[in-house]
Amino acid sequence: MSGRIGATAAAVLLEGWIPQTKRDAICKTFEFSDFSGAFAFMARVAMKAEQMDHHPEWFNVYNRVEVTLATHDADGVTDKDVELALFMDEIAS
Ligand code: H2B
Repeated sequence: MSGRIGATAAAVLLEGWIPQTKRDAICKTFEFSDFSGAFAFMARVAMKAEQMDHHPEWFNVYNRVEVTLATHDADGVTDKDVELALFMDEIAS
């Protein structure tokens, strides 16, 4: 079981991630040079998500990927969301 830490604390730890207003979740928009860059990012995250059994909510238009992270089982942000957010930041940079 993951420990729920909440969006506010997670957003303090993470660069560029902000708490969502409607529920306990964190959000970030990633921008790439084109669709290939965005889709390559999503493919790498998809493999990590499967390994973790922890999946992002996301929305893609061309070079932009809007990501929301929350742990549905915990009804809020946990260490798993922080781990996935750090992975995304690392591979996007
Ligand atoms: N992803 C996210 N973001 N939160 C979850 O609670 C979650 C998940 N639960 N991926 C997993 C899958 C669960 O539904 C399966 C059955 O392990």
